[in-house]
Amino acid sequence: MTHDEILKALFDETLVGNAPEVLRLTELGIAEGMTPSAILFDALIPSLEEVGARFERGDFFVPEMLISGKAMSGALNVLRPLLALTGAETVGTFLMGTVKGDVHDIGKNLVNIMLEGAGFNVIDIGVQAGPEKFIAAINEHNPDIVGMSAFLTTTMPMFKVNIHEITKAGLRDKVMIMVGGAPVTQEYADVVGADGFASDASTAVRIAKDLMQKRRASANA
Ligand code: B1M
Repeated sequence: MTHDEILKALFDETLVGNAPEVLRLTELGIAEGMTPSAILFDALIPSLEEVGARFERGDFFVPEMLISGKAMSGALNVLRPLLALTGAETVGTFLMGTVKGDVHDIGKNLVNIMLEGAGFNVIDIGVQAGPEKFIAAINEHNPDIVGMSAFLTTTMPMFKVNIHEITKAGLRDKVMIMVGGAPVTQEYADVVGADGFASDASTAVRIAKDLMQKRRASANA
């Protein structure tokens, strides 16, 4: 198969949620010398975008979204070590979770992989993370940055709740807070009082590094 044929097949098989085939094609692509980024950005992510578009049109339902998501997650397991293979020294500790009420985790996991690749020590507290979970994890791991993902317009308000509770617990000055997820915007991040926002995984890494620089600068001031 040519690289283009592999990408096309990966797109199609992710769309129909054929996890074993997506896994096989991902491994084949890597063996054939394709980059993990090409597999991710030219096939897997566009396919999930198409899943979302079909869901919006009423052509796909939750089970279809679920199996496509599972197929993508299987491929991410193969890509994870390759994307994280930089050997960079630890840049800082990043605590990450999807907010309460929200079970989407593929985007969060992808951001985590890219952060690990950039040298961050990532602590993932999973999905459905409420304020208590964030606060307990901040106390336990003493992170530099706390990242929150929300993928539904209905769960985005949890950013504000979490930040409020983190502030009440006396921890707001100890951490930088970053938010993201498909419906989130810079304006929304500003409104909830986050220090940073990114719309995708690569930008998330850049913003996280910027926040670390600001943190170091204010510690030295
Ligand atoms: Co859901 N879902 N889903 N879903 N789902 C969306 C998000 C939706 C946009 C589909 C649509 O209508 N087009 C829609 C949300 C609409 C809205 O509120 N605006 C939606 C809906 C409505 C729902 C349910 C309510 C459906 C229902 O039950 N009726 C339900 C909610 C469940 C819940 O959470 N309580 C639901 C359920 C599910 C599944 C469980 C079936 C499954 C999730 C599987 C999983 O994650 N393990 C699922 C899926 C797969 C999707 C779509 C199709 C794909 C999501 C995805 O993984 N995208 C999605 C449609 C879409 O996104 N086009 C959809 C790929 C991923 C790489 O991108 O998630 O955007 P993304 O992550 C990006 C950025 O957002 C950013 O970087 C990531 C990588 O580039 N980013 C950050 C993420 N976190 C960040 C944090 C940062 C910075 C950047 O800093 C801290």
